Order: sequence, then C-alpha cells, then structure tokens
Amino acid sequence: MSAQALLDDIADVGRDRVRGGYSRHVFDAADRELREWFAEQAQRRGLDVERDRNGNLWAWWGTPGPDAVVTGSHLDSVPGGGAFDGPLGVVSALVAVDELRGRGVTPAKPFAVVMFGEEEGGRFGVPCLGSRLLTGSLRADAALRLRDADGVTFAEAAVSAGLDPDRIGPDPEALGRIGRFVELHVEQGRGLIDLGSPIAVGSTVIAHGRWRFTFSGQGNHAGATPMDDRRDPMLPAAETIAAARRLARAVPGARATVGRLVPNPGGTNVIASTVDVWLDARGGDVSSLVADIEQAARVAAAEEGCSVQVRQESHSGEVEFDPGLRDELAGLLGGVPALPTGAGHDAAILSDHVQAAMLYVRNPTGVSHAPEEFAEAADVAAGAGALARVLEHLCR
Ligand code: HGY
Ligand code: MN
Ligand code: MN
Ligand code: MN
Repeated sequence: MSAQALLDDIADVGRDRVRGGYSRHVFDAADRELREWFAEQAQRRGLDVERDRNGNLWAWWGTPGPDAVVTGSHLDSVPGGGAFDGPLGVVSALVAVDELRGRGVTPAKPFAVVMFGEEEGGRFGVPCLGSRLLTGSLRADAALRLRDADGVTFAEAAVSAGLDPDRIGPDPEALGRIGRFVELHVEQGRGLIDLGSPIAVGSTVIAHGRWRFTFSGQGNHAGATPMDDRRDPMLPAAETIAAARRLARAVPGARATVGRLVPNPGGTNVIASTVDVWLDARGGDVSSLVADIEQAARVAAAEEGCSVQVRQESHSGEVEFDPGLRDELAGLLGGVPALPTGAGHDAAILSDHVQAAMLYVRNPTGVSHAPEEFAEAADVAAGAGALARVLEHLCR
C-alpha cells in the first residue's frame, strides 16, 4: 500500500481529523479508533504490537531488544488540524517496513515503529505527553493530576483505557531499548519551499512552553452595570494578547500565540467573572519574554481592578539533534539540507536520552495546524523512500 493510500485510509478512520473536527486526544473513543487502525496495519506487516505503561504503542519487527532502531510519530491532532501532522510519520514508517520487506531486508537489530500518545496535548494540555512520560521529563504525579476540559484527570482516563495509574511514569526498560530514533514529519513552515528541496534532516527545535493566565474580576449584568462600574477580566485578557504579539515581534525568532481563551460563565449578556487565556511562547529566551508578557498582564489587570494568576503548564528547552547522526543521514540521502523548526516533536523529547534524528517532507502550503496542511504525493513517496534507506542503513 503506498503512503498516499495509507494516508487516505487513515483519513477515513480519523474522519473529522481530516475535516478539521476536534482535537484528537489520548484515550477517547476517536483516539481508540486510530490506535486500532495502527495495530491492524502493524499486524498486517507481521509486527508484534505492545502497549507500554503510558499507553504508547510499539510495533516490533522481531524480538524487542537493546540498541533498537525505532521510528514513528503520533496520530493525535490539534482542533481543526490537518491530515499530515503526525500520520505522515506513522504511515511512512509502515511503508518503509513494506519497502524493506520487499527488498528482502531483515533488520540485524531490534526494530520498532512507535505511536506516541497525546503529542499535541489536546486533552491534558501538555504536548508530547506520551514521550515525556516515557523519558521521565514529566513526573508521574504531575501527569496523574492533569485535568481535561471536563475535569477528568489523566489518572481516571488512564484507568478507563485499561492502564495501571501506579505504573504511569518513567519507563527505563522501554527507553533503554532504543538505540536510535528517527521521526519523519511533514514540514510545518516554508523552509523546504524556500530551499527547493522535498526532504530535509532536522537540525534544531526552538524552546517552547505553555502558560495559563487566569484573570478574575466581577461577574455582572451586561445591561444594568454602568461602564465605570465594572471589573471586567476580558479587558486585561485582551490587552495581554496584544502585548504578547507586540513583545514577541520585538525579539528576533520569538513566537507568542494565544489560540485559546475561555470566559466564565461565557454568556453573551454577562460580564465574565473569570477569563482563562493559554499562551504558547517559543524561541530565544522564552522565559524573559513570558516575564515581560506577565508584567503587562499584571498592569492591565490592576488597571481594571482585576487579579491575574499565571501558571506554567509545560516547557522544553531548545534542542539540537545529534550532529553526527544528522550529517550521517544527510549524506546518506545525497546531501539534503538541515532544517531548524519552530514546531515541537517527540523526537526532540527523546533526543535528551537517545540518539535522535528527524526527516522533514515538504509542505507546499507552508501552513500547518490547519486544514490547508499538505504534502504532494511525489514528496510523500520520496519521504517514505528516504526513511526506508535510513532505516536499512541504521539496522545493519
Ligand atoms: O505544537 C507543536 O509544536 C507540535 O505540533 N506539537
Ligand atoms: Mn502538531
Ligand atoms: Mn506533530
Ligand atoms: Mn436577565
């Protein structure tokens, strides 16, 4: 089955994923459909599927063991996301297995395709939740008390998915088996368009984090409350969003985004009593950028007689993929360019613990986390072929 056919197939499974429905998150019904799809595709290729203590799925070609060559990505999505971010890496890994088998290659090392859970943090707010738990870069107790929008804790969700909450957390046995990890991913910016190349190897991933600002004022009646008699948290929220944009534009390479704002209670004729604003900030010295944004939030809140509470929900420092492996793979692929990215990936979380590398496939729209995200069939095939070459090389 070609990579394009598998992408079409997964689009049917994750129906609204392609039509940009809602976020895919760990352990819900839609997520289960995608996991079943992955397990079925893996079993068709004679791979033995096992679920680790944190819910990540591992499809082994032969016996699991040390110094394994592992590839894969994620199948969950952001709300209104595209069809390639995540699935392209999983699908290309499955097609690469087909290509290796077709060439009569049997890996000389343990080999697995992995599907990480909750890479987008769509349910519990922490990106790369599955790989962070695997590596211990998110503590189990912090994870177990995470709550989704309905107040369900990760511990409860894990139990409903048949996991043992007492075993959630670092998995040195699973992590210790990985020798090298390679993730193929659709490019999420314009880099490969500007370079005129269908493929690149990953060089760096910028620092990024998520913060939650909760503004509190006085809920009240929209009609009966004079304008000078209000403590409306929506005002400092709005001023903070504008400040984030202004402050980030002043820092080369920095990014600051507010994609989610939730007023409470959220009535059209009701002055909100609280407003939650989630900030995604990246690049450069992200902590001092966020400190400046937080200062602007405090000033704006005080001017409106409101208060503000700021909590950091996740953070990852800048990552540089192993230069030796990066250059080895770039050379193997005929000198493809090395590309920095502003998007986070499971490979970046793993790179603190194992030799990790990334391959990117050109996205001619330069748009991601939106339905326009795209990769041409020829580039998708080139990516799967390149991944097969890399895996064959690493499995020797
Ligand atoms: O948000 C990101 O950078 C990635 O898509 N999880
Ligand atoms: Mn993404
Ligand atoms: Mn992704
Ligand atoms: Mn009324």
